Amino acid sequence: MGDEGFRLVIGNKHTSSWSLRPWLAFKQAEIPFAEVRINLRAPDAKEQIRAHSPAGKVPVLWVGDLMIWDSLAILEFLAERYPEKTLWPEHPAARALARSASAEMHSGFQPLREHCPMKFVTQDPKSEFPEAVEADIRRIVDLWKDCRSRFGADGPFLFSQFSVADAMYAPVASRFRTHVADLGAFGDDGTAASYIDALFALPAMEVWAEGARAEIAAR
Ligand SMILES: N[C@@H](CCC(=O)N[C@@H](CS)C(=O)NCC(=O)O)C(=O)O
Repeated sequence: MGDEGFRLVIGNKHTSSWSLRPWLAFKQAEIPFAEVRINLRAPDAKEQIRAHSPAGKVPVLWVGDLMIWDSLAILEFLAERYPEKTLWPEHPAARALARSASAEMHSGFQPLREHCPMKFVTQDPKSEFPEAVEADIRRIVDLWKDCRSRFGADGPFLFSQFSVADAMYAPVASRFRTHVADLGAFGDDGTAASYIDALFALPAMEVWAEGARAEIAAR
């Protein structure tokens, strides 16, 4: 399929964790799209976002006059529109697990999200975490280990090949890289650390990082 005129509205690359998810999936699936970036630090950011979506949040995907205004909904749309890209794992059990993991991320881990904001190109290791954040970190480490041990033998990602689940957890990998110096303290046997390395080795992640650095330089 060629250029379908997709317009993906995103926030700041340094901090907008939800924006990274569909952006990374577009890049990994090599689907052409135009990027519309809104500086969420601008005083009129809210009005700018509302000009694209009454929900007042990014990311938003425009496909002609169709608006899709939520990161997971955009990922689902791409998976459905491009079945040949296998953005969900093909094996039904793997797909069910990938969907569960993605939904858990989408609706959960509030303590981690509040305490460890995404700062894509900054190091800010914390010496201690509130109990609820520790529980989130442990849960995610266990979840990643489970996905990798059951379905990750044929590649470096949660379900071997890059999937929606990796797009959903890429911002978490960034939060861990910024804030958590030693994942071993949270039960990691090296699986989570290697998984984070694999995500950050993607050329698209470096493109996102360059954008984040440019934003910081422009402040
Ligand atoms: N459920 C939405 C949440 C998106 C969201 O919270 N986006 C943040 C940026 S990361 C936002 O738009 N913040 C701007 C605001 O609330 O004014 C999704 O997953 O797309």
